[in-house]
Amino acid sequence: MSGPSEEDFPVVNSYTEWDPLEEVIVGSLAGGVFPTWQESMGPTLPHDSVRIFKERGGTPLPAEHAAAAEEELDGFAAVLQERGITVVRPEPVDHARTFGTPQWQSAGNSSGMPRDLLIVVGDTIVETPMSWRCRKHEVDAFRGLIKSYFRRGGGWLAAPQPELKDALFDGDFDPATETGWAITDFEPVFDAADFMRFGDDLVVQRSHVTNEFGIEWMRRALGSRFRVHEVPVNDPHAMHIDATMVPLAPGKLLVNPDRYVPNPLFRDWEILEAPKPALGPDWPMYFCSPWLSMNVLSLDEKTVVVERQEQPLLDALTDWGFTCVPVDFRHVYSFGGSFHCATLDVRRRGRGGTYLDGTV
Ligand code: DAV
Repeated sequence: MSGPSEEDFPVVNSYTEWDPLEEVIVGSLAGGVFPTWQESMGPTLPHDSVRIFKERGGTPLPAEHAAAAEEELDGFAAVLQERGITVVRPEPVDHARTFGTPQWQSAGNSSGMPRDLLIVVGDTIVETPMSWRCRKHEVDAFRGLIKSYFRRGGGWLAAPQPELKDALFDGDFDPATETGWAITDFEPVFDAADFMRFGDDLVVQRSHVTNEFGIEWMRRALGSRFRVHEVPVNDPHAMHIDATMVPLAPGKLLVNPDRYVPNPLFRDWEILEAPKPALGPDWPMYFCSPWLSMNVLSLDEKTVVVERQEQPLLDALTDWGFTCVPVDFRHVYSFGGSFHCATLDVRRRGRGGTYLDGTV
């Protein structure tokens, strides 16, 4: 045996996006439905999805395409397992079931994108307060796993439950004519995927699902060890930072050339602009832009899982010194994410530290 064994790290342990991966949750689209429409979704969605969600919210995802996506998720899980990584999956959930509060009612979404709703910071899994009403109970499919990690010593922190009343939403916000955000600071809300982890530093973007109140909650909840840096990005549709900047190794940042705003935090980092996505405009994308091409998952600081058809990115990363693991995932793209979105790295070998300039 070479290298430290699993026992050397707590059951929940992940400080960065690049330390060697030991255990990961891979999402599942089984039981998934189209989101129940709410106005604050508009600025984040591809144009046609507004109509599709309004008409089909709460009804099952297109069966054949979703089945192909689920096969890709299973195939991805198998690739990780073959490399000795422990893979766990959510419990089956029927997302068509409705729920609500005294103010509103909604059906669910899917269990495909654990990155959006959970974040591991050090030895703790944080449950986030998501602003899409349809995502209010999304964590339920992952609760069995979280309880199991907690019983084995993992940390578990849940943000205050948001009410998601109309006061959270800027009802008049028109993305065509206005800059700003579709949510107010009525209460703390954020999606986990608006954060990116760099050891003892986290980077976060304000977005249409993450407000200042949410960022401040996270900053205080994480305590004095961790520093939370809000960074400007050039993205009027902002929702999730993981198709904008993805660190692949200490000092190596993959960025979206349309969205990345140079930042002194990365003064000493090499920056690679992701090539244009390979996917054509006819492919169905219900939630996201084709920039999911750069939503890659690092297995360690030399190895990256990349979608098999993204040849320009495969070439660019290989030239940059990485070993790429090509995996089919374009059907999953359609439902809101690629390898980073569809996973939650519960345990990586690493102990944190300072990687960003100007933070010590
Ligand atoms: O549409 O480029 C993708 C992020 C998904 N979690 C986009 C953002």
